[in-house]
Amino acid sequence: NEICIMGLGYIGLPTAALLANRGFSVTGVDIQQHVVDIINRGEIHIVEPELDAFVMAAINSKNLKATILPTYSDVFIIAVPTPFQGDFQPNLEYVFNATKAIAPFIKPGNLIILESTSPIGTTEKIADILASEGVDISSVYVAHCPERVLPGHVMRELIENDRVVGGINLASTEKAIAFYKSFVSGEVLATNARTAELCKLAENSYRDTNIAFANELSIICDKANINVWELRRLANRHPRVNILQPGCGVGGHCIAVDPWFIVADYPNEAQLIRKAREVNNYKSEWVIEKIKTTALEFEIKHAKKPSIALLGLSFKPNIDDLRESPAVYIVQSVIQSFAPDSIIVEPNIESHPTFKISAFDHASHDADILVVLVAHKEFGTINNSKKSNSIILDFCGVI
Ligand code: SAJ
Repeated sequence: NEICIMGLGYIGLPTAALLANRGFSVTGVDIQQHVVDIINRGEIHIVEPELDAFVMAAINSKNLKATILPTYSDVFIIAVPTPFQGDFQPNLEYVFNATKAIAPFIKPGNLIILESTSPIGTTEKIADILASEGVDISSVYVAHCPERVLPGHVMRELIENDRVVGGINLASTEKAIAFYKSFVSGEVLATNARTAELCKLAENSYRDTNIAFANELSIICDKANINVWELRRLANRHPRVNILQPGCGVGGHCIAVDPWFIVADYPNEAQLIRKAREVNNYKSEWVIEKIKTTALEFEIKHAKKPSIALLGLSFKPNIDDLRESPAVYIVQSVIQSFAPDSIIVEPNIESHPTFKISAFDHASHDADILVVLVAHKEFGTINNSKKSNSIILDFCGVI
């Protein structure tokens, strides 16, 4: 079987490498020449555990080849980004461009799969675009199978996760299910394209809404002088309660984005989903205010400005991915508005284009105020290494 994968990013490249290692002949297509060159050398341009070994093996086996242009294949997988732009509207330009790019290479019997997270109706639009590009839609299969892998565990979750597959018609669903069953060990569940689209958006909105609940609770607890972590531990002993972890906001390129795809199309109906996004964004502002107030109180009490250490930059614990990270936003804001000399620590990276990265030891010995923004495992020992009179602002429950 020949597979052509459009987009060699966080989903396309792991999928391409996995399928090539399973014996499929894979053409990976990316619009960026430097990405194509890196991959053809057997190297990777993104950070994901185990991916490097999979790509190296795929290239060495000659089952994977990266190029700028698509080619004839049995299966086409579209795995390009669907970012959102101003006005909270999803940008489907990459998906539609990829669709137009594969159109000339589609033959009867081919299967075209959209994996990119997309608003309701996008898979049907792809079929319309293919038809307008001259493809006989009645002779091909078109389906949506949203990716659901957790960054940091992609290689395992690509195989083990259950998958939801929705075609534009029954034959498309069945064809796509047979394809996924050939390499997925989880269950492959059938539905229609529109349900599969909303299913993915609902999954990430569900998580966002639950995190918003935890974040709102943490703000209430702070005002009521109650330890939110103790409260959460106790409430979660109820058999039907599972409160997620409050933090300094929600980051990454999925959970903070996908709910807007629902809100954009259903602005009057998606009240809670929108509010959850707002609560999670507000949490970062609240954290900044808290750091500012604590610094001011210190200054009044000691008649000198405190030394502040900001601990963590990544968008979640124990990874080096800084994309759409609330910690980065908070650090930027603190540095620009009131504490330019803050010590910045991120154990998972060596350097940063704008921030000077310091060692955790240095920060914990020297700072008057220690602000924990990300629950990295290294910060768990903070109580042992800090100065005796320093203040800890733990926004993610590392202590
Ligand atoms: N977070 C909290 N509290 C929590 C859990 C998470 O504040 O209790 C924060 C994290 O710190 C981070 C953000 O939420 O800033 C998102 O992290 P995450 O680990 O929840 O999710 P992602 O963005 O890494 O991956 C999600 C996953 N979706 C779900 O769990 C429903 C993944 O399965 C999806 O494939 C991925 O989005 C995607 O690509 O859509």
